[in-house]
Amino acid sequence: MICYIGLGGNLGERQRTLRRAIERVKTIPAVKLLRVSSFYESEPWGVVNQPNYLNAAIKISTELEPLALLDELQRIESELGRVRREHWGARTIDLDILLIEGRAFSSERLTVPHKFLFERDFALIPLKEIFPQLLCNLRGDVVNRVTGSPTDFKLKCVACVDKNFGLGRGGKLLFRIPADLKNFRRLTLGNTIVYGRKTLETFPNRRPLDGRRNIILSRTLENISGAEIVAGVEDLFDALNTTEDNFVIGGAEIFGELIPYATEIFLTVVDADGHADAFFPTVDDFTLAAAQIFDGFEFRRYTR
Ligand code: A4P
Ligand code: MG
Repeated sequence: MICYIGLGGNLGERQRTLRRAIERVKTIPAVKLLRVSSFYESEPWGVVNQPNYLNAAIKISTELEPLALLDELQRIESELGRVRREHWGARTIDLDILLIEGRAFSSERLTVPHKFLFERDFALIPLKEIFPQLLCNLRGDVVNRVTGSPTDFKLKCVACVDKNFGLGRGGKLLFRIPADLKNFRRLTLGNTIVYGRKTLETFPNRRPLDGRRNIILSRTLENISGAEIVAGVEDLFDALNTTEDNFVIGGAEIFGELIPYATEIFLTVVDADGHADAFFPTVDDFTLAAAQIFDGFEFRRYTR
């Protein structure tokens, strides 16, 4: 089941709270985060005399029943300090189910699509960013995209995979193709690369790569000269800047964490079966923008 969730808040550190809420949604069992919209600011709708809101939308796939999903979302709201006082009142975080693909129903606890979805530009504008096929009329409210939302960090995934999207086996890469290595160098040199501990192990002498800013996403590593270490996705966004290209280079776990935020994917697909035990995540939510075919492999570029 594909589902779109709207996020909003107007108290506390709004941007940080939205990012944290998105990361928490990722931890719900049987939920996969597919895509994240930019963050948008608007004046309060419905009730005046409260601070401006920050809103966003995310796309997930889930096996959960809608009510079970609502339970999980409400649990995250309370964990992030949501206190229910007045209807439409100020809040640190609100997580609403906006749409579920192919479903429409109304029960005591849950109405899908959300009752007011089509009356609220603050919900529709982020939703349309990640669901462009949605047909709707906007009312013309002022809803401004803010800077510093996750989509501003140009996160691009780069990988070399076999024909089954296999990445590696036994902690090692499957292929060493000179044209691919050259392409990797050309893309990443002078930019930032983001990777995990296991990928560091695959580098020559297990050292960070030169000529690039190295950021390692790891909860356990401490000091590595030539690299910065961040413990999680939220810290990563604090460390990145929006003026550079940031290449996510592996491994499977790190791709899984960051692909919902990625804007572009560069894949070298080798026409062979490497009997992999680690795989690149699904690219279903991207479109193939370009392909260059060579003898035995191809370069592909996917965009949103
Ligand atoms: N509920 C029914 N359908 C749904 C659904 N599709 N998704 C029930 C989520 N919940 C749904 O919501 C009350 C009850 O709605 C839930 O217990 C659930 O069973 P709530 O979050 O507890 O509190 P609420 O504030 O009374 O209502 P609601 O509808 O979440 O608030 P709204 O409508 O989201 O309004 N202005 C701007 N610019 N941006 C905003 O984000 N948000 C609000 C809050 C007001 N003005 C705003 C914004
Ligand atoms: Mg709500």
